[in-house]
Amino acid sequence: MDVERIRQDFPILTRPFHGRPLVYLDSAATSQKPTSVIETETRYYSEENANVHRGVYALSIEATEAYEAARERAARFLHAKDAAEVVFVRGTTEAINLVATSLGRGYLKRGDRVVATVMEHHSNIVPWHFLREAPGIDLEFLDIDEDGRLALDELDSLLDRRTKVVTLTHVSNVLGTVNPVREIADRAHAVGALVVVDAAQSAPHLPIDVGALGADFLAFSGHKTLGPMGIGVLWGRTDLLSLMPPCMGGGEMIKEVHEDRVSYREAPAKFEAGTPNVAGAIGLVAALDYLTAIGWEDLAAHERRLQERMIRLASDRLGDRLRFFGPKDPRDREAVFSFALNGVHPHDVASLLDAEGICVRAGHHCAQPLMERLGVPALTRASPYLYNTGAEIDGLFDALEKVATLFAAPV
Ligand code: 7TS
Repeated sequence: MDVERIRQDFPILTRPFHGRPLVYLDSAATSQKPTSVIETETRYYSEENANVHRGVYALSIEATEAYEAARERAARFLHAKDAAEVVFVRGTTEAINLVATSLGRGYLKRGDRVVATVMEHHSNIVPWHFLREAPGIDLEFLDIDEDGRLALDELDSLLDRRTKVVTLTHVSNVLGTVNPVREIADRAHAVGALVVVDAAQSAPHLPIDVGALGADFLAFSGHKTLGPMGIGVLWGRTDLLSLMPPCMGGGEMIKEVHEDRVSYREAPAKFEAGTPNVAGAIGLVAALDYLTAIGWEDLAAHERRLQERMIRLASDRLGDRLRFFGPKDPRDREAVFSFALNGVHPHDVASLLDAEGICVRAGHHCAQPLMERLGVPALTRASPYLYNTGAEIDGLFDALEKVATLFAAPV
């Protein structure tokens, strides 16, 4: 993998910040976009823009065909059997809200159990909290061990006939842990529970095969996988999608509307009310093409080198002044490096790094239950991706050493 050549595809990386080249280490929040994605969206608006599924004129038919081709591309990316299993949404948040809301309209009843994990992003917690409030499901959480892995030995105590849904992230946005989705899915299915997989942090880094994972639903966001903002995918099993009621009503999703009754189209149309993000879907195709052309193995090898460098430099340069969270073995994690620097608030770390042109994120990372479990108010997180270099990681640790020294100085 030629990182210098890849960097040339990302125009934002040439923009200086505070007089230095941008060092972007916040790809878990959103990835940067290659020129092909930017140009695809621009070309759509300059040459192909029309509303879909409505017009009989050539331009609208072209836009509709491109939108439906994007659905097929997304299905192929997920190794799904059928494009009809792909619902376009704004992102992972909307996808999980759609599943929870729809299951909450009849399928899930008071006293049913939904099991999440303590490492979930809020977007895979809050929609289930809504169902805890009404109709009154029990929301329970699988714990983690001291290494930031799911406590699988505690799973059985949460699985019985009452358990209707097990929902979990494939990769943690804080710990980087890669969860054994297949094993958990098999155990959940054995008690008849549905399995929802949040692939927001795995789709950018790992090949996804919904069948092999044993998922019943899976969600990811385009903007973290080199694509545009405002487009994402909910994949669902056809038999489930066809039984589930829609959550949003409007144009495009109906078969017939009368004053006294309404009927809906088949999935995925019934879940896509209103004008969809056609440009986003087409931009997503360019992103998935770019990402898969890199090659998953080369990408993984590159990211592993960056991770090993972070882990080694953390220990060599900062020793016990820095504590990082999640599995210590880089083979068990993705390139998400969350840490605490002794005596320095994560927001101060991020601000001081910003002054050096380095973008990292500080805060609770939309994972407050996890922060509580780890006993920290917040963490700083560096999340590199395909366009980051070893030299940038060195620069990060030069800057972190400066920050640590600055705060250690007597006042
Ligand atoms: N699930 C996980 C695991 C995530 O990391 C995120 C976003 C989401 C869901 C929500 O995705 P969205 O595209 O719908 O917003 N994670 C982060 C993050 O870690 N920092 O900023 C956003």
